[in-house]
Amino acid sequence: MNIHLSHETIAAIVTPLGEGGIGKIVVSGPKALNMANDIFEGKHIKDLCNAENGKLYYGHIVSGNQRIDEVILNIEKQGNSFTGEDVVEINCHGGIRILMRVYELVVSHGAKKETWEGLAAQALENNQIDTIQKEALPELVAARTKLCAKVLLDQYNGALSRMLHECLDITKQMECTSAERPNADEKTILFLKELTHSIDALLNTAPFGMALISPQAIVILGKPNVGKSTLMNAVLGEEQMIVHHEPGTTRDYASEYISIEDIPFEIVDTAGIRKTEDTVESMSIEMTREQLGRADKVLAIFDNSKPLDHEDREILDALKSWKMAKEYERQRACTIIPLINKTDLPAQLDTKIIESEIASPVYYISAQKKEGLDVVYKKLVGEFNTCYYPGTPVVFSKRQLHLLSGARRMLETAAFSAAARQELRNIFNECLWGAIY
Ligand SMILES: Nc1nc2c(ncn2[C@@H]2O[C@H](COP(=O)(O)OP(=O)(O)OP(=O)(O)O)[C@@H](O)[C@H]2O)c(=O)[nH]1
Ligand SMILES: [Mg+2]
Repeated sequence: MNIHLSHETIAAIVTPLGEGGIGKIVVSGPKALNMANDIFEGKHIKDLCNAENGKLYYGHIVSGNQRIDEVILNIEKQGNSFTGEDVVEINCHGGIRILMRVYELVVSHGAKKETWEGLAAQALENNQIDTIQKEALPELVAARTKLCAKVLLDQYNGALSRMLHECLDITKQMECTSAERPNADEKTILFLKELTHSIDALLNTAPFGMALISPQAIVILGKPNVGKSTLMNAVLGEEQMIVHHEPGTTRDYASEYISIEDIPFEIVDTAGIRKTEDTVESMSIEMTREQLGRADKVLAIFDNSKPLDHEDREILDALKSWKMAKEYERQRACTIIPLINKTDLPAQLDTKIIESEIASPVYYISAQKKEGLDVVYKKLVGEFNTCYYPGTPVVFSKRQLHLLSGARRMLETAAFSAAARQELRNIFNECLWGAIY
């Protein structure tokens, strides 16, 4: 790619707006140093164009004769900075009024207002980072667990990008060996194998990467009174949901974010499904069906202390339809985990029917006594390899997944002509640099 520096100077507040020790504004662009010169009175420096990279400069932000704040500036000149432009970081006192006053002053001197993501866009434009790194940055900031942060920091530091550069290198080497021959020779076959292996390895990481970014929804489903809310409370470790011996207690649904083995999930407690004349309960059941529609995993609960009845059968029917609809969508793996609750009470339930209807072994729990839950947690994270090695490339966006799936399909079908190799290179480049290729 050609380097083309933006001609705009932008300013972004990069710390949250609120009370704090420090509030930071970043000014980035060709006029950053001159703009800062106009509003900064340094104790030991007159002209910031003479500033040294990475050195801190103490002074005041001024508007005419008025001091606005006492600040410390950090200067990073073009080439050395995150954005690839001249950058002035203004470290003000934290606090909405002060920070906004300094920010408005910078803007009144000609800087364009931007968000912190705008700085990343400038860095991308100047080839300081690639599209994958730009995608990783906001996700790193929003990371819900330590593992998310670890994986995304690795991708921001280039783990996935390096792998794609290796794939690009392989296609270039294929160019040298296969030239224009329609029949691939032995070396080309080896390269193709290597490429297929690398892309398969990347695609296998996608469910894990995507689940870190957009947590899977676990919906707790069952007829009234089977212990859904009791299970929700046991998982959350607090008495958040009302639990009662009367069926039909939960009317609204409730959802919370949880972490199991450092994988984030959204867990949803729902109103029990049954036939009812009650209008409000009918509305609640409609909501339960909506939640089921967006579920990635379902914890289907049955009551150990009662024989299977027509209401349980309705649940089994709803699960069958859900599974069929999900298989049709084929977006993510969908799992039903049948739970037999209240195992502290004498068994009345024939679990064989449930096992054969859901085609899965059942799990025995007592939500009230918090027993049997560990096995359920293991099952929930079972599809992910939570044993993460530092620096592993991980696919974490739909865009990356879509492009790499396309590359994989090409490897299956294409006779390795020059055009096919070029098409593959385009896909890897697009993955790295966005749609401009
Ligand atoms: N013995 C025993 N009782 C349980 C267990 N889990 C739940 N219960 C009891 O079952 C009753 C219903 O529990 P809830 O958690 O409110 O059931 P629910 O499925 O949320 O019910 P709805 O909101 O009405 O659909 C309560 O009296 C709970 O104390 C369990 O593991 N063992
Ligand atoms: Mg409930």
